[in-house]
Amino acid sequence: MNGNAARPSDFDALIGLGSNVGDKAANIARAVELLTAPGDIRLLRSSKLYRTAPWGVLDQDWFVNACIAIATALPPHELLARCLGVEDTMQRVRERRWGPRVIDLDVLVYRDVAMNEHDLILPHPRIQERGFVLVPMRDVAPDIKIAGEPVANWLARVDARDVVPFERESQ
Ligand code: PH2
Ligand code: MG
Ligand code: MG
Repeated sequence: MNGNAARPSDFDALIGLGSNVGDKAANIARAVELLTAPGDIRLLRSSKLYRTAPWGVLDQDWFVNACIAIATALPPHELLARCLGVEDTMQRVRERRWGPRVIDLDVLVYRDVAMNEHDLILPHPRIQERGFVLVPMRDVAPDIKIAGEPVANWLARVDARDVVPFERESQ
């Protein structure tokens, strides 16, 4: 496995991360630490951190978003359970759909798996609509295709002007 290669096949999954409560950047870093600590999920690449405008529910604080490429032998539902476990460990409170959260980890892509189950849809169904997902995803998997089209094509169709590199100094 070559950690620098950007071939779609060099990772097992892509995880999207988001936070808009507390120390957002620190929350993302902690989530990656917690996810990889047990040793059966290995970090291959991390995107830059992005400062993003809230999507869906607009009357909430801005987010920090990121994406990681991982290697793991865990099957999709076990990976999802790990992601939800990290959210629990970080005391995420679920109040409002698309509302404020200390941390959110979404399984965006798992190999070439397509599934539609009540608790897990793969690839994640809203990747194409969300600049805050597409921009970080391009950092770690520029060659990936979503629904048969390269991430760059989807990006050209969304307004990603409100997805900008996060600068700690400006906070
Ligand atoms: N997550 C949501 C809803 N809206 N907006 C941004 N900018 N970033 C997110 O991660 C986000 C969101 C639900 O998962
Ligand atoms: Mg989400
Ligand atoms: Mg989620």
